[in-house]
Amino acid sequence: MTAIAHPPQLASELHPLIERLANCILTVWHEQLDLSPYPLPEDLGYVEGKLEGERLRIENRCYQTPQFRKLHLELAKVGKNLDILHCVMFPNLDYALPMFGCDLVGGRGQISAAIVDLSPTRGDRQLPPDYQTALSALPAPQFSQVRELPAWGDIFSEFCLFIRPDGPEEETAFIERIEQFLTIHCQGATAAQPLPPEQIATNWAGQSHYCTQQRQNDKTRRVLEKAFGDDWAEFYMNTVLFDLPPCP
Ligand code: BLA
Repeated sequence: MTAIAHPPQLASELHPLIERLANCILTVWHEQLDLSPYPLPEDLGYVEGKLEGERLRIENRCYQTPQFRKLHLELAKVGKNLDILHCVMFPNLDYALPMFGCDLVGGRGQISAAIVDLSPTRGDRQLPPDYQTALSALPAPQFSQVRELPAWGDIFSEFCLFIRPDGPEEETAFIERIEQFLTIHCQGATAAQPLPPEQIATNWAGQSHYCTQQRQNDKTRRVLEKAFGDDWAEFYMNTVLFDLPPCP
């Protein structure tokens, strides 16, 4: 795997699996997509907050491509003990592509939550046929500690993987699976044709439902509220983590 020219600054201070995954995501993006810069609202590239005790530092990396409105990689460090990687690839509204999302949460040497999915946005809740074929052909995942999804997680596909990785082999297997998902997604996106205008509103509705469900993640919200306050947390979840332009 090639080295990233400008690795995120925070990466080296985070759990090694987060640093590895950040490099993996950026490498696949650089190798397989035609990236341009994506300006974040109010220059939120780096944010620091401290309300109740612990310092929260956030570093954002964003791009856009012909098929993706926003590729978002976020690294965060809360005090000494909580490290987070968050990544979402938002397709342009005129491409009926699924949502790639992943979240890695850990600290004190242990990742507690590792989740990755390619989530459908179609009305019938199905992934596009080429994605179904490619994902079904991957080796079946083998992880010892599979975690249960929260109620808002009904947006995720049958291929969603939500685990607590147990040991270095499972950590590596998780990264490999993400790399496979990303490769399938970049190939699917490159091959995709834009939607006819009359289907864009339905596609918007699918992405809107995804964002609405994700905004209900109280664990994410609480971390942001404690460092930045309720209003800022609401603003950040709606305009940076899970934003969506109005229906065209
Ligand atoms: C869980 N997310 C969590 C947890 C924390 C955060 C602290 C609990 C960890 C645990 O249960 O072990 C915090 N995640 C954050 C913060 C950010 C973040 C602060 O991304 C950003 C600043 N979350 C996502 C995406 C997915 C996702 C894209 O952002 C999936 C594609 C999933 N995170 C997700 C899920 C849980 C989680 C499903 C478990 C929630 C639960 O068990 O209730």
